[in-house]
Amino acid sequence: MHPLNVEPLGNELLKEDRGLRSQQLGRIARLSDEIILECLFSADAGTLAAACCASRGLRAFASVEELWKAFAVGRVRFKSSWKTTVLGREACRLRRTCIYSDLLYLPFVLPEPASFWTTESVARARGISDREFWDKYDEPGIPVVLEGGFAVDERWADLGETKGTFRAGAFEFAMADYLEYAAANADLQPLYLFDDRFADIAPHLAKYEPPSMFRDDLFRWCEPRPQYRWLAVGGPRSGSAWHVDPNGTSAWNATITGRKRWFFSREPPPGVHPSADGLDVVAPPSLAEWLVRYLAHSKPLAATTGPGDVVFVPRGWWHMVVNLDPNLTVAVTHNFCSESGLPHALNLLRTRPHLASGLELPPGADDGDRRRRRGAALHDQLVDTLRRHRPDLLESAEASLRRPATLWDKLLLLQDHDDDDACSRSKKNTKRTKVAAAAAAAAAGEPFVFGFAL
Ligand SMILES: O=C(O)CCC(=O)C(=O)O
Repeated sequence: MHPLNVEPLGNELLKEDRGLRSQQLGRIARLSDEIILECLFSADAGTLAAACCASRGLRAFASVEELWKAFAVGRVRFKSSWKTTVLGREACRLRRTCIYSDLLYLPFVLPEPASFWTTESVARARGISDREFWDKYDEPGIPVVLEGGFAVDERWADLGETKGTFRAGAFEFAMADYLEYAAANADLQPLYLFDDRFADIAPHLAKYEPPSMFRDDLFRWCEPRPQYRWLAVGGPRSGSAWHVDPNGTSAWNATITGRKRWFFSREPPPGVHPSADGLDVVAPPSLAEWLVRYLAHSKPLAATTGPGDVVFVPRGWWHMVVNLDPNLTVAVTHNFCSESGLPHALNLLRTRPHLASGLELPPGADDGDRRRRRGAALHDQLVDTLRRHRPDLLESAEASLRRPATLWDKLLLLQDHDDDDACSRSKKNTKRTKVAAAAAAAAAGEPFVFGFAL
């Protein structure tokens, strides 16, 4: 049962009393649920608290957790809900009544992501040599789960005792407070503790050896080096929305405790719309909503990982990750540029420098210009440092960027997803357009980079 006794709109048809909505909401009953909620998003906390006490109907709207979360931004100690965190107590006590609203009810009934699609379609490998990994997965850019690839030791069992504060969205949490929040919240999209500063805050957590096949990061000589490692701690339903990793890098991600559900796609999946400049992505506001609405219309590769498993996320692949464990999922992840990934990273920084990230922006008034200068500076640093440390790799990456497209590259683009719906037809058309562009580029002797969204 919904905590505020909200029921789906259709249930109202079964009731005798059809005047309930105007009894509960008075004159605003004629506004749509969306408009009422939108208006409440511009209210301050005092007005919201008053709205909670104005009527039983309005209380259901004014209690939406997202409204209150916005007032708690900063350093917090979460108390059972965002509303009580902000107010410190219940706004007031009103008798419970039934209210009919799909808008308020839907988030409550979204299934747990764990119930989605148990297919395992990502390759898995155990105990493979570094050479085999590079040849089979890194070089062609194919995702893989390396089972037992990360040594998990006892230090992770005492995570709650870790000192210092960590970033989760727009919030700073003490680790113990975050763990309390992760276990107690009812957020549709829970905050995810995802912090690149963890090695400074809690150096003992950074005392691990990256799996040997990932030790070569060609960005490591850059000064400053772009952000490259993160601690990821999340309760159920938290996770990472669809994205492509920054600066043309690949990533490895080790699950330490709990379980993660991974989805991979070469193209932006349905329901995920990157802007033309690649800086923004429009997508459903929660991972659960994407799963409910779009999973059935797409065929991402998928995998579930548990303690000790390491996922390889190849450069350019879209991916989304949902933490499944009912208690807590903990992971560390590093982004890196390997020898095979170097042409991709160089090409991205040359052709779309505004997409570079993980470094402070240089000063200036025009944000677009600041982003471009940051990308160009990172590109120049990468080239300079490679010239000094690995001129051989720089030369072969440049040669590969000069080579025209091969027939194999074109065939990869035409790879049929064996799907007949309109969405996939339009994808095939996009692919055909790309192939035509590739053919034209090859004929003109120009380089053309294939298959990657960014
Ligand atoms: O562990 C996760 O949530 C995935 C992180 C991720 O996809 C990334 O860092 O790019």
